[in-house]
Amino acid sequence: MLSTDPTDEHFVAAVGVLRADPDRAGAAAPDPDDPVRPGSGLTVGAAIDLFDAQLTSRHLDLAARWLQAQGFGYYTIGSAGHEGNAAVAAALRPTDPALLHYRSGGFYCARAAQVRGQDPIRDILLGLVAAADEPISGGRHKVFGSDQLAVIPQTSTIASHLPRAVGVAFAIERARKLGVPSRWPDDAVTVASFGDASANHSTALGALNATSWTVHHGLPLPLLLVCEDNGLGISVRTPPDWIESMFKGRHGLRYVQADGADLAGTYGIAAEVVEWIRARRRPAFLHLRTVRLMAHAGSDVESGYRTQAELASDLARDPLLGTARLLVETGALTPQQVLDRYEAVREHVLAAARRAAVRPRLSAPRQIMEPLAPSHPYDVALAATRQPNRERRAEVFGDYPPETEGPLTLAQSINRALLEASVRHPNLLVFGEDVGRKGGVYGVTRGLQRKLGASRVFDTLLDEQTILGLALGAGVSGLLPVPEIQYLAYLHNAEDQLRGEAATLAFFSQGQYRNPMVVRIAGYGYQRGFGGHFHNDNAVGVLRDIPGLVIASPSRPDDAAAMLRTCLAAAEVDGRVCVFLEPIALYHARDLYRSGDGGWLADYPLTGEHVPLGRARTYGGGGDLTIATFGNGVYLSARVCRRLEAAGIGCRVVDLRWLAPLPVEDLLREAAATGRVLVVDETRRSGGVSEGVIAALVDGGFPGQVVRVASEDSFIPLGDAANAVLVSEEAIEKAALDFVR
Ligand SMILES: Cc1ncc(C[n+]2csc(CCOP(=O)(O)OP(=O)(O)O)c2C)c(N)n1
Ligand SMILES: [Mg+2]
Repeated sequence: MLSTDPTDEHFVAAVGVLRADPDRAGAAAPDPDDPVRPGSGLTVGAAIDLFDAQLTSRHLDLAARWLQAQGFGYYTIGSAGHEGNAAVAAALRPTDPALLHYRSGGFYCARAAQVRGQDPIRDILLGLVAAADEPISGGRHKVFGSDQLAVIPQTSTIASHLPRAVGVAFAIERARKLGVPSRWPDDAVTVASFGDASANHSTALGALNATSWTVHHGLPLPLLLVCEDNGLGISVRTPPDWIESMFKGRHGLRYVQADGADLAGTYGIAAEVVEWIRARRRPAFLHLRTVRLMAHAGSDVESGYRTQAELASDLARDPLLGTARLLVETGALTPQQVLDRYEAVREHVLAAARRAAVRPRLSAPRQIMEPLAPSHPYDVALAATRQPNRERRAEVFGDYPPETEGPLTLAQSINRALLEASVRHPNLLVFGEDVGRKGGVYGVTRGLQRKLGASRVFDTLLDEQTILGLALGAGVSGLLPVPEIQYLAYLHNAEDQLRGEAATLAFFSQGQYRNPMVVRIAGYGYQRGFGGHFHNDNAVGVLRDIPGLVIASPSRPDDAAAMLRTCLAAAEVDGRVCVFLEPIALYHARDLYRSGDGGWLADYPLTGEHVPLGRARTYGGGGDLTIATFGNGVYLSARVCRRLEAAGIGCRVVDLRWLAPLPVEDLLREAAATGRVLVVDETRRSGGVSEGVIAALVDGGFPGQVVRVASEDSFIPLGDAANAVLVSEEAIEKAALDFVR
């Protein structure tokens, strides 16, 4: 049980030789309210409390190693050397939203001490052993997170939380401006910590750029970025002057630096900069110099890439030793009292670790997946069909409420639905590239900014990571974001913000934090006269395999409006993350069978209508063939169906409408009606939607026959060549005829 960690041994030995300031010989111990150092804002009492937080964090790191050695623990990345960050917590309020680096254990313990009834030792230990009763993730992830402490849990993907941090800071101010409720106090400051190597990540740099951009536009952004610089990213060195060279003097960002081994100094700098941010609502960058003790993780043999001299120099800069020295020098504690405290915390943490080790773990899939996709269809239906405020609706629509406009195109219908949603959801924000003044590349958001104002409908900078980060921060803060990704192809460079951040948050926090959003994405192929791959991207594989994600794929104008209502309601009620995939080629389509027939227009659905999640729509009732399709496939299949009918083949077209969750019940029913299913899939053969549809038929025990036509496993070329790789009407018709004859 006795630790042999060099960091542990060094601390004990070094404290043993500390001496009180000789000038203080015979003086009484200082008063707890005295400054810990002449002129310091930190009192002796507060310094001792922070020292306890630092000791607790250190012993949790030692306990993590012990738990792993005993076969109970699963995580050994610790905070040793970074415990100076406890002073940053002390400079903030426990209601200030925090997105923490995995080495911010000192911060976490110090914040927990600010709130009554917290037991950070138990909570962190339960995380280390992946116990099912760990309060934030329920054993799904080892992370610093807490509802009561306003600590939003993070993924392990370094820097991926920084776009969200910008979003949270933005949302505090935007909610206040709009007068809608937010999860945070009006004067809150957002804090986000991260490592020095992480500062190089494009995600971090994107967030920093968005920070400067926001300030440049005169917008408030109460954000404290804390770079915990230990000079290493696992084994790769960060030059000592790198962070300062890169971030000092950055446009719109105040830079301050502190020595993480000096608790009083760090507190003084942090307290001043936090008050500056709180008062001015402007961002700042705190460069906190730290050391890394106890290696990157338990498994990391750092002697392989660091010299003994370096390791010794880091040990000498142990922040615990720095605080011990401060307290001994002031006469607040004797060296023996420091050691007694250190050992008392060790005993306490180890006793708690023994208890945590035997707590039950997660086991059943159902239990594990419980927070993944919350679903309350009744409440969603109520929220989706809630009568919008009449006066406000009349205000935004003027003399022409959409139900009286006559048949609308898909683009018009989505436009009206967004306007209506702004009334139903006063916390709704619409943003993206070009959505504001221009009204979208395809005019879908035209007029919205004029009617709703630039606080609710606005252009962002050209960075999809930032767009999704804004949505993440807004959603978790209590707003209802509707970000737009201009083309499906451009989701991909920001996809982790959706996959790694948005979709996992409820899972890793058991729904205590959620980031409701409806991400509108213009996509799919078949654009005439415009295109190439990047404007006709038809690949949805990256979306389909994200657990819990809702994927709406409206094809018809009336469905689009009704489905948008459902998505927004599912976001509001269940915190769902929804992707709303809009087929560009159908935005302005009017006709179906022949020029002028208006067959692709539809009346706007009445306010009481919505489309339940995972429910399909069937056109026609022929008994020979069921075509299961979605998006442009509905349009193509409807046209083919008409020709088949003329040839005496009874046909029905099922518009799946939802790619996740798939409308399995409706699909099986319509499949059973004919015994033959032709899946028409405009996405790729591999990783495309038809794989899921066919699997659903097999899983559902469909006894009939199934064939499919899908687009080729190709990128989409420019010009008419696109049609050679996309599913065509001819291919659908041929497959249907071969199938039924
Ligand atoms: C995007 C991403 N790439 C790689 C990793 C693996 N990884 C985990 S920690 C780490 C080093 C991070 O160094 P730094 O940001 O300086 O933080 P430190 O551990 O030194 O505190 C790496 C490469 C990761 N978690 N995320
Ligand atoms: Mg580092």
